[in-house]
Parts: sequence; structure tokens; C-alpha cells
Amino acid sequence: MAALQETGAISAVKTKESETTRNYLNSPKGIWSWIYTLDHKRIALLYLFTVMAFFLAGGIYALLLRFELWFHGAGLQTEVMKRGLVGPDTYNQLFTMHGAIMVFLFIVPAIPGVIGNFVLPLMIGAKDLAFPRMNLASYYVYLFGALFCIYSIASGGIDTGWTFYTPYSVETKGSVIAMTLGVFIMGFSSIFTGINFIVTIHKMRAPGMTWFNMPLFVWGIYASSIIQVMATPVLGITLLLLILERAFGIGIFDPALGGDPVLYQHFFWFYSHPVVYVMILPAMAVISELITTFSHKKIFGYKLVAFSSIAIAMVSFLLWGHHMFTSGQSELAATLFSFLTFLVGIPSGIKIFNWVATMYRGSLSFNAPMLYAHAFLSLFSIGGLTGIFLGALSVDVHLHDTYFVVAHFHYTMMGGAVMAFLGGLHYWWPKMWGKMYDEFWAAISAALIFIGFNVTFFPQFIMGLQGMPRRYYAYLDQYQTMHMLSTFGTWILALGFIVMAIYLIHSLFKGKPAPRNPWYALGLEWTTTSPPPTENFVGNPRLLWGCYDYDRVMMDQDGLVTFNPNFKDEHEHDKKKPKEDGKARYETTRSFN
Ligand code: HEM
Ligand SMILES: [Cu+2]
Repeated sequence: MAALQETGAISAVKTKESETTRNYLNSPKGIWSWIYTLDHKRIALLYLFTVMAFFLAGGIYALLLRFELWFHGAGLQTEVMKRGLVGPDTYNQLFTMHGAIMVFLFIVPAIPGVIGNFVLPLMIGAKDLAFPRMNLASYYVYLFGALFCIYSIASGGIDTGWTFYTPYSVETKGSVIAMTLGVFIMGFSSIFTGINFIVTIHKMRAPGMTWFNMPLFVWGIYASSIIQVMATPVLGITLLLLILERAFGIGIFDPALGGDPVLYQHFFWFYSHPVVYVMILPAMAVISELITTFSHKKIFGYKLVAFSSIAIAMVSFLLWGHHMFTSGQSELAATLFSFLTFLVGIPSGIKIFNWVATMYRGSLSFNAPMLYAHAFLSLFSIGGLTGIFLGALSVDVHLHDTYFVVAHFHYTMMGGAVMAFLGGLHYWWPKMWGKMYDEFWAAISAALIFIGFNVTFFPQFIMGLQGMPRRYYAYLDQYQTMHMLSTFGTWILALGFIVMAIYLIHSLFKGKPAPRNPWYALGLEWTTTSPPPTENFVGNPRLLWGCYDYDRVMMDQDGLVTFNPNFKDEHEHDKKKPKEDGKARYETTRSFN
């Protein structure tokens, strides 16, 4: 393996025997060295444990929600069945908690906090993020905010929906203030992470890593960091105003106090539309890495994929009104928002097209991360395309607040962001822990999750089109079959996640040791040991060739990288030499130093 570094793409550094046994996981030792750690890799693991705990909690709420909806069909006449398992009030609390946990406590911090933290510095050849203390602070601020949310749940929960719409959120019982204060505090964590990533990407790249040599993961994280920094303050201010209104009766949003509830919706969605891109841009960033690695092929249209991330981030600030087609805005505004919503389809479509083109004639291998990448491609495409239905002003008037919306956002957030998160987790798992998991069980679990997901959420599109409203604990008999199917799907999903938990935990204790480069990838993170040393690299890494230059290099069984003597650079030719007599001539002229 040491040979990889000497001849390798990305050169580095000799490893002494002692250094292969000492790594960031085992030195320094002791619980305090974890609690006070400034190492981005350890902070990533702290995030990992925490977000997974919240995912479990949110998932249990989801199971309960769906369990409730199993009842209430034709001929169910007993008292329990009429009332359902939990009844209307508890149902309202359950979906609020589920939504708030999944969005604010799980998916927003998940990819940046876990995967961004872990791999960003490794990918650009840095020893850590630019501000390690701020990084640790971002974790604790997140945890501190989460405690308020837990308090809110423990003290009876709230029933406003994750959107906290006024005036209901000003009037309803329950600890709305604790929950919104928690979300407000967590916003700072998100901003800290965003700032840290932006500065790191600007300042800490290894020699040779120009902007257009950066892995696409880094571009995606960069774009989403911009949104985190620019949009989160708006949510913070909005929630603060809501808290002031609720605590002191200052009239801002509540018409009874002279306020304007539509203003709340504008503020809320000005953040919350862009924030769906905080979920999906890092997800797309992961997918770009997975697709190239497991196609063993250069990414198609690097610059377009990179710029489309930035374009999505910019456009995302102009669309918020599509959540308000039915809440009262001028016809002109609604028409414009509808039009602008379609615009975001362009950069998203570019990405999908480029990923598919990358796979075209690649040599594909279907390891677990690639299975998730494929799940992402199909599910996110369905989510994205149904978003166009909802963005169409006339159609949305019919579909608004139906299960069509519930299905749409689960296809994007779970089918998109969560699938990518799982793909990324499986991809970098060997790097994180130095252990391989069992591919067979990983495939079984991915299949269960994919099937369970579709059985759960596809029927919801149909129900939605037929008019089943969202946020209802009961329904008319006509929807019963679809609801039961959907609930049944959650059990398949749950089984898939249980299998995953088992083989991942098993891998930590009994897994085979991971080599440096188990997937034969070219990124810098694969040139260091698995798990990496505390300083990430021994010595200073230097970039010899790009992380997608699969056409330039050859790899042997151990992931050993050498130049490909048969490499022909077609583009080099196009740029420099005019074609002679219609025949293409190739040269291998590019030098790397
Ligand atoms: C694990 C599988 C999941 C299941 C079975 C599930 C199920 C549900 C159900 C039944 C509802 C309530 C629908 C209604 O009555 O209107 C809901 C709402 C919601 N879910 Fe999920 N969900 C899952 C995962 C997720 C994930 C991963 C996310 C986000 C990352 C998410 C975000 C939301 C949001 C934002 C709401 C809306 C809450 C509201 O209306 O205030 N869910 N989900
Ligand atoms: Cu939106």
C-alpha cells in the first residue's frame, strides 16, 4: 500500500510501521479527549451518534403516525378504531415532532455535520477545518438547541406542525417557545458550520488543488454553506419575533394583535425553501462522488455540475412564494413564483443528465454506496418531477395540503437527502472506522429500504390526487387500501434499517480491516490510512492528478495508481491544434508537477 503513495495520484508520504497503528480513533485516549476534541473527524463522529439518535426518534414517531392511519376504514366500529390508536390531538403532536426532528435535528445537520466534517479537509488535503474551535462549538450549540426541543417534547409537545404557522402557534397550548428557541439556537450551529466550510475551502486547499480541481463534493458543500450563512439568520429573526409575540403579546403576526400572518409565511419560507437545498445540495455532492467512483470514469461535464450547485443555491432564494399560492398573494407574484420554480429544474436536470452520462459506458460496480446512489437517482427524480406539478400554479391549487405534497417532500428529503446520506455513510465508513461491513447484508438492507420506501410513499401520490388532505388523523373509507399499503411499507422500511444497524455495528467489532482505497477511487482522502492519523496525512499531500482522472491512470488490485501510457487527451488536442486532414491526432503532453 505504501507504493500507492509514492507513485500515486496524489502523492504523499511514507508511512512508518508505528504510524499505521496510531490513528485518530485511538490516540489520544479517554472520554475527555473526545468531549474536548478539536479534530474534525472526531467531531464528525459526535455528530453521527447524535443525528442517528434523532433519526431513530423521528422514525419511531413516523411508525406511530402510520400505525394510527392503519385504522379508520370501512366497517371498523369499535371505540378504539373510531378514535384510532392515539386520537386527533396526539396525532397533531406526533407529526409536528416528527417533522421538526427530521428537518431541524436530523437532516439539516446530518450531511454537513457528519460527512462534510469528516471528509472535507481530507479531500482538499488539509489537516483540519479552518476554525477547529468553532467547529466544536457548532456541535455543542447544536446539542444545546436540541435540549430545548427535547424539553418541549418532554413537557407535552406542540401541535403546530413543523412550520409553526401563526396565528395558531401564538395561541395554542404547549411549549412552542422552547421548541422555537431550540431551533433558533441550532441555527447558529448551522451558520458556524457554513462559515467554517467556506473559509476552509478558500484557504486550506493543498498545493495543486485549484478551484476546478476540487472534488465536486466540495463544490456542493460550498454552495450549501452559502445558503446556510445567508438564509438561517432570516429564520432566526422570524422565530425570535414569534417568541416575542407569544411571550409579550407584541402584535407582529397575529391579526388579533394587529399583526399579519401572511408576513410570517413569507419570512418562514424565505428560509425554509432555501433550506431544502441545504439538505439536497450536500446530498447531490455525495452522489457526484459515488457515481464517478463506481463508474470508474471521469465525471461528465465537471464544470456544469460544479456551477449548477452554485446556480441552485442562487435560484433557491427566489422561489419561496410557491408555498403560498393559496395563502393570499397577488396574481402577478404567484405567476412569477411559479415561473421561477421551474427554473430550478434546469440546474437539477443538468446534474441528473451528467450523472447518467458519466455512467454511460463506464465500468459500473454495484457496491452498497452505488446502490444508494441509484436509489437516489430514481427517487429524487420522482421527487423533483412531482415538484414541477406543485410549482405549477393552477395544479397546486388542487394539490395543496394533500398527500401529494407529503409524498413529494418525502421523495426529495428521504428519497433524496437520506439516500445520499446513507450512500455517503457506506462510502466513507471504511475510512471512518478502518473496518469493512458485510456487502451482502448491505445489499439486502438497501433493497428493503428501497422497496419499503416506495410502498410507503407511492400510494400517497395517488391518495393525494384523489384529495386526501395531509395532517389528518382520520380519513374516508375510500382511502383505506392506500393507507394500509402505506403503513405496511413502513414495516419493510423499519426492517431495512434494523438490518443496517446490525451489520454496521457488527463491522465495528468483527469487520475486516479496511485498506486505504477499498473502492479504487482517486480522491485525496483515499491516499491516507484507514482510519487516518490525527493530522490526516503524514507529511503534506500534493495533487498530481485530478480526482476524476480515471482516464489518465491505471490501478491494480490493491488500488495502486500509475499513469496510463495509452492515455490520450482529446480536449487538449481540440484546444491547441487545428485538425489536420480530418483525422484526429492525440498527444500526451500534459505534465504534472
Ligand atoms: C422513515 C420514514 C418516514 C415515514 C414513514 C414518515 C411518515 C410521515 C407521516 C405519516 C407524516 C404525517 C403526514 C400528515 O399527516 O400530514 C409525515 C410528515 C412529515 N415528515 Fe415524514 N416520514 C418519514 C421520514 C421523514 C424524513 C426522513 C423526513 C425529513 C428528512 C421527514 C419529514 C417530514 C416532514 C417535514 C413532515 C411534515 C410535518 C408537518 O406536516 O408538520 N419524514 N411523515
Ligand atoms: Cu419550496
